[in-house]
Amino acid sequence: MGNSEKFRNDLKEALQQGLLEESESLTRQALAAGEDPLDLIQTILVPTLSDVGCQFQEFEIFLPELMAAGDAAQAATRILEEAISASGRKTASLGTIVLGTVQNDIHDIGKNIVNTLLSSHGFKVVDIGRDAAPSKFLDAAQQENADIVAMSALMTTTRPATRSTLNLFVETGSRNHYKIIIGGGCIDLDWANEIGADGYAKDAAAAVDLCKKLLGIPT
Ligand code: B12
Repeated sequence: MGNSEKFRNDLKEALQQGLLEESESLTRQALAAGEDPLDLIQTILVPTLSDVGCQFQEFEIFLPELMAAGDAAQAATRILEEAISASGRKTASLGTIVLGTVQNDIHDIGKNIVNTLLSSHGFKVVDIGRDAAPSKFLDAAQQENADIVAMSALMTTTRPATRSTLNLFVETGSRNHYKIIIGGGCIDLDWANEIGADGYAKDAAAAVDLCKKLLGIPT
């Protein structure tokens, strides 16, 4: 087994077990061995967290283990985000995006990855955090004169908040001033179409392409 392959397997294992310091150290070692940060996110971090989520759902692990895996993943993500930002292009802003996780939802690992990738591709991202009320999205969009409003939702219980947030834009006559996009584990294209969003993307790389497409920027 090559060094790189070993780091990948060990990192998967460390994340799964929620070993924070080991996850950080293995992430650094994998980067030093030449691994691509985005590839590590897509091929190690996301699938490992999906496995952890399934185990949680099946009662094979419980909340403390879920939290430990979440913390380890967040720590690894921070290092990977730094690596992505360091290699990012610094150009004039392609447009302003207000990004947040919807009300009552505190999952933000995916949102933060989306932020990093959009920022490193030249967008100005205004991150309003997690558990963001509909009015917070609207206020930020108006204040920042945003081009795009992007919502993340991870749970079936918080998915309806994408609709109520979008509806607030409709009710206040602001809907047509912004492109509104959604994403996150519990979102799919059907839901995006149902609520009348302008787009959906399945991961952070696809989110960059989507935002460029919506603003007429060549990809
Ligand atoms: C880590 C985790 C946690 C951590 C979160 C830490 C953090 N800071 O985010 C902690 C431990 C805190 C947590 C808490 C809870 N969790 Co949780 N959690 C997860 C887990 C395992 C991984 C989520 C994750 O980070 N994935 C990795 C990231 C990279 O993927 P992602 O978020 O999907 O993002 C990618 C794409 O979706 C996309 N994307 C994301 N956002 C956006 C936005 C836009 C605009 C676009 C275009 C794209 C896009 O790009 C990202 C990068 O590629 C999931 C399992 C799963 N399958 O999702 C459960 C899961 C989401 N959690 C779940 C539950 C139930 C909970 C709790 C209610 C548990 C409890 N009993 O307390 C609480 C919720 C508290 C709350 N009010 O929000 C359930 C939800 C079930 C449901 N109803 O749908 C899941 C699905 C687990 C399960 N199978 O049961 N959780």
